[in-house]
Amino acid sequence: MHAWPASEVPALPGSGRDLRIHDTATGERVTLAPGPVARIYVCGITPYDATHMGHAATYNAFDLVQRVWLDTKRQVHYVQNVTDVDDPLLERAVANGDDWTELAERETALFREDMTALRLLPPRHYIGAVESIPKIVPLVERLREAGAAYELEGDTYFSVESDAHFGQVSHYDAEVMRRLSAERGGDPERPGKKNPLDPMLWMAARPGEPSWDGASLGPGRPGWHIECVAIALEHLGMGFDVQGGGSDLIFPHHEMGASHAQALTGEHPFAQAYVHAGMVALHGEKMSKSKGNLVFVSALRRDGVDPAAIRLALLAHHYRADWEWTDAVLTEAVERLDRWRAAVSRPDGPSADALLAEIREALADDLDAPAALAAVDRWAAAQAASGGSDEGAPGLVSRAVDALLGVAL
Ligand code: 5CA
Ligand code: ZN
Repeated sequence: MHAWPASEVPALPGSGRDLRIHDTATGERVTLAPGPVARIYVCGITPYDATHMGHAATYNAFDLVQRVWLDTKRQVHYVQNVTDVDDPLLERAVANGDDWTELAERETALFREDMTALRLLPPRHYIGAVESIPKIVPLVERLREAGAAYELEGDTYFSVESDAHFGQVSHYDAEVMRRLSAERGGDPERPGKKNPLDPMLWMAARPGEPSWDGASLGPGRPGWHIECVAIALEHLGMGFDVQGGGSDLIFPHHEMGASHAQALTGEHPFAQAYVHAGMVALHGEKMSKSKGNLVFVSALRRDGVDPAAIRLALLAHHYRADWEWTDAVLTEAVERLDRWRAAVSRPDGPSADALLAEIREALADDLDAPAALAAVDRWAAAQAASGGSDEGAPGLVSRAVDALLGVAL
């Protein structure tokens, strides 16, 4: 499917630093060493209740990864999926008396609009689960041939024991894995499975639900994890640089995805680093579709909130932190945007060379956007207090804030 238009990334003098980022699998901050083409896969939305502030915060984090890489003069191959068929989407469509394909198309269109407004760079490949089915089926067949998958009453399951590295993304213990599996789309209680954690690769057709030709697997639809694996392997290949998503994807989604890919290829790792954003809450609880405690990007835009202010509100929080959306968060961002815009509207100002270096260093240091904002705040305060005679400075600040933070002043 098509993605959304890219906002321009202004050129900056010099070059940025290599990204050091927290990797969930090693539990350490690693220095990424992509080649001239950096490869990133970020899990996309399941298209209903899009785009809430939690989604926006997570995609903002991975937009920063790309901006740091672009600033090191690398190209970026960015792939994102759309889970346009899955249990929760079908359940929502039934609950609303909606056609599931129309619900998915409508919400994906809204997501594209929100991403464009927020100046989040588009993926090079934006791929739906449904259009990936012809790629998924042969992978599941291969897993079966390799003894890494088995049939249970017509459904096909992945055997977690087939991957020697299973568990090395999340490092969660068996009890936590079992609980999270039950909460997040798995079926650990189903009798007959080899291991309660085994996830479904291919679900045999159910009455009243959509299904597709699964060749030797029979008619059905794909499991969730194999969807992202098929798309990532097709467009990025094994060993790509970053697998990204919110921290609620650590287990089972990214753990299972890594195991599927490792069992398929015999290679390790699936991704060089597994990077996870914290959860955004509202009224003390994680913003989630199931609880319905959501603040939508599109609703704020309709209320006349500048998307640049929404973006600044996201950037004011470290991507790994869990944080709470409040009116005060937005008010502060609106005020900051006003201060910054006033500061760059003058023809000259204090030199911005040190500021550019500070923003670069902050972002290269595990995407420390709050530190980058603080540096711009200091420059804007100096501009307001005493100004300066550097004629290029306001323009350089505007370009740096746009190129590195995605905020148009
Ligand atoms: N389609 C799958 C991924 S393949 C999925 O998880 N879709 S989603 O619509 O539920 O979430 C999309 C992304 O937003 C995921 O990376 C998820 O971790 C992230 N996300 C969801 N809720 C929040 C939240 N409250 N705070 C931060 N990120 C969130
Ligand atoms: Zn995914």
